[in-house]
Amino acid sequence: MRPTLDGMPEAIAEQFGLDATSVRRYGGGHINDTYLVRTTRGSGGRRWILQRINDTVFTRPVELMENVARVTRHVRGRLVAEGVRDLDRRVLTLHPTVMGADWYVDLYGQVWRVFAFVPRATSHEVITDPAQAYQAALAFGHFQRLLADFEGPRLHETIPQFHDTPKRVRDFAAVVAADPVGRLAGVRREVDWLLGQEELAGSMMRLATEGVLPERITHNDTKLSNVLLDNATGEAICVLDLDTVMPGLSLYDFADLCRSGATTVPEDAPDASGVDVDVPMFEALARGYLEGAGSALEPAERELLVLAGEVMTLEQAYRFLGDYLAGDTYYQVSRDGQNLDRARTQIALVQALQRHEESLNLYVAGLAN
Ligand code: ADP
Ligand code: GN1
Ligand code: MG
Repeated sequence: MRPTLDGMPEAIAEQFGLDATSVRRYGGGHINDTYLVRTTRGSGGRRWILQRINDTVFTRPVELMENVARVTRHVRGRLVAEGVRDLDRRVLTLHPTVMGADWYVDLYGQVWRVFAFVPRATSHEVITDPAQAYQAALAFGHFQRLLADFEGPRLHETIPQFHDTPKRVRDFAAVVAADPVGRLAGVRREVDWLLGQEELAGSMMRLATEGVLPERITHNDTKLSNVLLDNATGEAICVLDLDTVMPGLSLYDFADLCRSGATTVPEDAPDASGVDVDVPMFEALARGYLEGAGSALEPAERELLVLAGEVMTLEQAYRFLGDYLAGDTYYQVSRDGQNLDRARTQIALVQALQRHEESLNLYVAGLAN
């Protein structure tokens, strides 16, 4: 990513017709540069989310924006049909540039966009209350249902093979072999364990190839912080971070909820020894997701939640440890060793999910029928 020049976000805000009174960094996302823009329009002032798309991660940001524009319009249309009120808080709304475009390309070729800020709601980095987890999962399940009748040309793959876990294993093996910044010696144990998980890593893709799991339009980044919960009611009102909405497997959307929510410690906890499955959280997530998706899913997609959770968590471990070995080039880090800590919690969570597998599967079977 290119560095942000002083005053640049302010200048870009003007391209969207925003006369900013303040612009500051915002949110805890790992990928894009996100700013909160305040303007004086209206008596109480207004807020906007300005984002620069990370073009190292998303190499075709214009295609990404084409997807986001189509998806937000489709979801809005479906919500109108369902008679949902309060539309501007229920779906992300792109705010156009002064030229009437959905995004702005700056002199460096970087792509920027503005969403209306969704007020009176919060995205939580950590959720420990099963009632909130249920709400978040309900929203992502509902999102899946709203996209079930998405028509027109296939969406662009904004990151090709994003959840192709065997490819993640190959990429991981390559960075292990290269050891570009000399960090391998310190993580041999984790690397050896991960390289021994190829069978599990390939299981979901195998089911997709065999036709057991259908291709759908999925969110693909359903971690709990990518949904806004209403501050007053706790209800999940708006799904965020639509950059990876593209063809995928519905199970992965449940799986990333499980990975990010059904755990007893934060993703980057420095001590992975406390990691376990938070069973009430898992149950709330499974209930919420299946209820939200309703009839949009086939039996296999409702039954394999636990396996999917294991595979997604494993995939994330390859990705985090791979990025640690690469020298922290993908995920934003705020301290040394953060990607390694993230990888260790994921490894511990895969192992914990495996320990709890039987009872979690029983719970899911009870829901699926
Ligand atoms: P990243 O891809 O870097 O994770 P996100 O699109 O998830 O970026 O945005 C980062 C954070 O900004 C979110 O977790 C949320 O807190 C906040 N955010 C994003 N869009 C909005 C919005 N329209 N209204 C309010 N907050 C938002
Ligand atoms: C990234 O964008 P954000 O922070 O919501 C990543 C996800 C990972 C997640 C791990 C485009 O999500 O795939 O699961 O970090 N997004 C992308 O926290 O790579
Ligand atoms: Mg995010």
